[in-house]
Amino acid sequence: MKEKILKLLLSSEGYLSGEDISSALGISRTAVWKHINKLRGEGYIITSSTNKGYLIEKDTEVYSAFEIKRNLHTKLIGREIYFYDEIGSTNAAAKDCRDAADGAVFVAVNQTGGRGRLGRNWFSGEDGIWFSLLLKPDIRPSEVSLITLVAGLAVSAVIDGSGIKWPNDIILSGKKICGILTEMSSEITSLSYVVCGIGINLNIKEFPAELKCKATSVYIETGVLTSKAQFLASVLESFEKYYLIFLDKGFEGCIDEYRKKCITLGKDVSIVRRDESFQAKAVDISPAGELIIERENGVSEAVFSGEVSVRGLLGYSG
Ligand code: BT5
Repeated sequence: MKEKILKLLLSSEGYLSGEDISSALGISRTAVWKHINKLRGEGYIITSSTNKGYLIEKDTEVYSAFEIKRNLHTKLIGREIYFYDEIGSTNAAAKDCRDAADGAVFVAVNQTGGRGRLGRNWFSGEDGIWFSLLLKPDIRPSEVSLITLVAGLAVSAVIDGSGIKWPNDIILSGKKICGILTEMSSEITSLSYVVCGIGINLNIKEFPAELKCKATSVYIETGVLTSKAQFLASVLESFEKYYLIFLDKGFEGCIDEYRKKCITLGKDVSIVRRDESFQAKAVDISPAGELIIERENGVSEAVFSGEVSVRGLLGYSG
């Protein structure tokens, strides 16, 4: 009901009377007034005038499922949006709701237990974009890691000047601005679902001391605060664009753009394995999403993400 009132207010050119709203929706004027107050509590600025009724300020910045949907033009991604003011981790929320629709999005204003890979912590205060996609693609479990690359490409496409540090970091000005954590549930050969969690440092003004040298945000780089709902909608649209190409043509459909965005290519990398460590040059990305490196003796091979650290290019290595 609250969203219906919001829609009416947003589509009205001028004031809308309480009476018009109550008769359009078949509720009492007191109920209208209660919902208006709830909307005010969410941050909408709604003026009321005894004779004329209610008038909403249309460009108020509110972060909610409704505002994300209002800005979203997708077919699959975001058909269902689950919005939390505070939650441990959106990846965990998506796994708990694995029966939700393919393409469902789980968004949190604040994560109290945001996670990176290998159980690392992910700093997720109020001013970032923290969300997870629940995906049910008809692909093999071995292809799931490609979704991380597709997501990286999609995010990088909406952050001007950013590049992808293979496989899952988006880098701006030598610092990490976004991280991606993809998890799945599968049998040996069949996949039941994928959760692709994406954290983007959008309006963060300051990082904790231990992250200052390696993390940045859109706000820190540009001095501009961005609407979270509009930004997330554009990330979801970008994700859908590349994801549909991936489902249709495989990663090969995205690989040229990925190569262009990948700042790891052409750089010296350190490979650290249990039995050896050596320097090599990152020369390509394979259609299977692997990083291809070339050793000093000219021999090339594919490496796994955990083995590689990029030196020189970034303000930090890792
Ligand atoms: C990642 O892990 O980069 C994956 C991060 C995924 C976060 C999203 S938010 C929505 C969803 N819900 C979750 O709980 N997670 C996902 P990794 O490559 O392991 O990088 C983690 C490392 O990045 C940490 O050890 C820190 O050094 C650094 N780090 C932590 N928070 C950061 C931040 N906000 N920005 C940049 N770097 C950060």
